[in-house]
Amino acid sequence: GPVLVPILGDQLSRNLASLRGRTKDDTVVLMMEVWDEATYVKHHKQKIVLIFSAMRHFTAELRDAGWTVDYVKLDDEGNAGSFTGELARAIEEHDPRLVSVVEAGEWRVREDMAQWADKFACEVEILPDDRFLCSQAEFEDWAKDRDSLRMEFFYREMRRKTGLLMSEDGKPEGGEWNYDSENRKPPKEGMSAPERPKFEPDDITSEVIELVADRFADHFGSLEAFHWPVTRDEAEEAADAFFAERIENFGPYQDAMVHGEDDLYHSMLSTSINLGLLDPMELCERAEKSYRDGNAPLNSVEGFIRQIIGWREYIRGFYWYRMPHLQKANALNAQRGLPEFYWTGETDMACLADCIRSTRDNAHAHHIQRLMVLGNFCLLAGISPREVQEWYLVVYADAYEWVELPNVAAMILYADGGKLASKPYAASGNYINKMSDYCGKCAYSPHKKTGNGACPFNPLYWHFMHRHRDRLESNRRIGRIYATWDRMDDDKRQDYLDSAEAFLDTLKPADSGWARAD
Ligand code: FAD
Ligand code: DLZ
Ligand code: SF4
Repeated sequence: GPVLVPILGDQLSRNLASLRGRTKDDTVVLMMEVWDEATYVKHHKQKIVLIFSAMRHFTAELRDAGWTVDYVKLDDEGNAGSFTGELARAIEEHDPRLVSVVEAGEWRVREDMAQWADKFACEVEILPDDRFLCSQAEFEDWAKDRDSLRMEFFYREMRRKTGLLMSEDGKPEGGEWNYDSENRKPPKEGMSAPERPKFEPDDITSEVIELVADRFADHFGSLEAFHWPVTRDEAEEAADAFFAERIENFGPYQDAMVHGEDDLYHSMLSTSINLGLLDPMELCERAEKSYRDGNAPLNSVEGFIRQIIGWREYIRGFYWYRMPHLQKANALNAQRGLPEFYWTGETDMACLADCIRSTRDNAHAHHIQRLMVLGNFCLLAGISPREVQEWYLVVYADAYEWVELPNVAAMILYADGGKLASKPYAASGNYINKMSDYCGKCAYSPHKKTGNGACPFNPLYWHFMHRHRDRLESNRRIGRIYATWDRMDDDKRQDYLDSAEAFLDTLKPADSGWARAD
């Protein structure tokens, strides 16, 4: 029989390890839309459309290029509903001599894959996913003798390894590894970025939109404005526009937030990178070229490259290094249910309302919105990691557990106890006020500290610091804040704690049916 090559929904790369070196007349590619994957959490409708449409387009491309593809649609008769069930059917049908597959991005699926060799009477090879720069073994080597892991040091290794932005003598371009001091600018009044290309649904996408509207009607999210790139060509066009129009301001305004501005100067490329439509190294090389050609400043280009060969690789390495424990980590013992407004958007806190609106409309929010608004709130309010994890996995079109979980558990919730981040990213309303125009549109005031009309982030901040004093006081990076707390008079401190308690009492927990079927 032939070689059977299953390709998962986030493996849509033409140079995938399992396709490389194969001959077309001796290979059957298998792609499967399966109920299990679409519902292990109740993904945002746009996320399912994106993945199914991209899978169908990828199949069309492969077939055009002469490959044989066995494509199973969600509604096809006999669809077994799971990867393992569909693989069994395909093995029955094609009688392959070998199943060759690239390892799954998620623990859950990799566990299933590990059973395949025993389950099926045919040889199964599981290949490393070499679309990542840093292998699991390499990350482990780097991490194993360190108490705490810091992205910055990992990143420097990746710079040396790739040679990106390095000068001849092995020094970082411009003399510094990191130019964030030139970034982190608050938004300018009325700031608005050039509009990114929007891709209107073609026939394939329209058909999938109908399917999803029909079969996943009770999933979170709007389908009205589906504009994600679903092919490599579209993704390239999106990248072209970023390098032509937005990278220049990417660095300075990376942390800026403007009400109703859902793209700003961000690349908006994470969905395409994670699906495999764009190669992360190629993007970094293009970024470097735009600096070398004088089209973009070093602080923007270095920032972009750091997000990809630094953060993205580090997060993925960390995931495999800490799984499966990371899923259950809850160092701060946070137990509160996720507030219902994370799903409905109904809150009078203007910052949260805008971030949730963008999340619902676009299946996207900027990094800083995910971190310092949505994430910061969950941290301060003590929301249970499991519920926060599920929410992030559901709502973002770029969300797969390998990237979502470390960002949520370790980066925003400090649930790993500080292995990944050197301190909790806790902030009061002051930070959001500085970096956005949200507060001017809000029912609350960031300048009011306690009581009626005070920004809830203010008392929540002190409530958080107070309740975790034992753990945080000795932290070099935030321990000093307790001197401020101790200098306040008793009444003031009590006001903070009472205001926070009163606010927390108003939170209505969400129904679990939003995240998963009962
Ligand atoms: P840009 O701002 O243009 O950044 C460029 C690229 O850098 C991104 O496309 C992405 O590939 C990479 N990148 C930047 N930051 C990170 C990071 N922290 N981790 C991994 N890659 C990064 N990103 C996901 O792809 N999937 C997720 O499920 C996801 N969940 C997140 C959850 C939380 C709580 C936080 C704080 C961040 C999360 N991120 C996630 C990272 C980041 O928010 C998104 O990658 C980014 O917003 C995507 O938009 P963009 O392509 O315009 O990014
Ligand atoms: C996220 C997702 C969804 C919603 N549906 C499918 C699907 O039907 N078929 C498929 O191959 N992949 C899907 N995916 C992406 C997978 O969940 C992803 O490839 C694995 O989780 C990675 O381990
Ligand atoms: Fe958000 Fe507070 Fe500003 Fe309102 S006042 S937008 S709740 S930070």
